[in-house]
Amino acid sequence: MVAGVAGIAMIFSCESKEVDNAIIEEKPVDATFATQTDEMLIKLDTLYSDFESPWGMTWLPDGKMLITERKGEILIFENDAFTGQKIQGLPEVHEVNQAGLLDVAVHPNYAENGWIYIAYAKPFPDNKGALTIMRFKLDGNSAVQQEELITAMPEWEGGRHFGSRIVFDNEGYLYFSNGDKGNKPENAQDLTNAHGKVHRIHDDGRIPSDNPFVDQNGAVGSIWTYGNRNPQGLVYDKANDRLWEVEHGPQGGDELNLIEKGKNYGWPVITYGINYDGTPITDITEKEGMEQPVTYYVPSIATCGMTLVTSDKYPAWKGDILIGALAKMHINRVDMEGTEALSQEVMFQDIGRVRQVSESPDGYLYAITEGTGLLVKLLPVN
Ligand SMILES: [Ca+2]
Repeated sequence: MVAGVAGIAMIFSCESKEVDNAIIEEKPVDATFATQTDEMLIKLDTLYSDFESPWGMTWLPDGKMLITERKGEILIFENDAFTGQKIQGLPEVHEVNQAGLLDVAVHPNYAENGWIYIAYAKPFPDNKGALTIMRFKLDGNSAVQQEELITAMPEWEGGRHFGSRIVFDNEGYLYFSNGDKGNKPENAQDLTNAHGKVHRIHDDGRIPSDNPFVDQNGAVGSIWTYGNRNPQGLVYDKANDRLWEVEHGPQGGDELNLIEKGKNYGWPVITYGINYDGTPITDITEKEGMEQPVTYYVPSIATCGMTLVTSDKYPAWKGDILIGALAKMHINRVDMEGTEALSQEVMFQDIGRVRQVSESPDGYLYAITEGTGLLVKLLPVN
């Protein structure tokens, strides 16, 4: 259930820190940052500082950590340190603007099958690219048995609004997000293309027979939801079987959405944002048959990646959603009560353009940033 009216009433001002659990102190500590909330003191441990455009991160069962660089590399970390090793033999990527090598994820049964998944912009002629989901296995550090599972068509010129994140649910379905491609927002309302959508496939790329539009003439069968502008964040809540998404809005109107089968999230028919030149995109913010965001940001913080805090290591944050802010350069904590967003907190201001926040299998939170090029670990001090 989407928290409709309650969500609408909450226009978060990202300028304000006057929210509950307010930050009491926020200052650099030993060239890093710390945040003090009512209940917790968190110190940022900088593990690496030489990234250009990191995008996604995940962990293997042996404790190794993989982090993507948008230019087409995956760096291998172990024991919170860069090993100096990168995965070899990855596909060529269409690296333009926001496109390139994006997310990385491991199969829920990785220990048995060894599949690693990536989302990347596959090059096409004439400076075009198309978001593609590939899986491969590791032989040493080499990516072998590469299988292209699905390509989000049609291919598109340039590199705007490619999403993308990959998550798996409890039943092993793979969801991935794809943006509207920027210069044609109407894509998001058109079920005959793959853009401006969240998609659902089997782990081997097949289209599930119970997807919402498989029987609709001309519709792309992998579509799970539509009307999504540029979803750069997805996270799956295993305990409650919920899929959450954040999408980067225009000027104002970044959204946190609860993603449910077959629903229309409204872009570009309804939005709380305006065009970057100040002109209105649409007169309406709501419409019958279109979902309201659980919350939204005016002005935009430029939402990117996200995670859900399930770990006991951060008791004050358990159940909350953390969102990386690019333009506003912080980690945004949304205090959640079930599916309702109660408030937000700006944390680690000026840490950099935060591309992704993730929770490791052993329950620690990590973030990667652009500009400052960091990998940081959030360490509870007490
Ligand atoms: Ca929307």
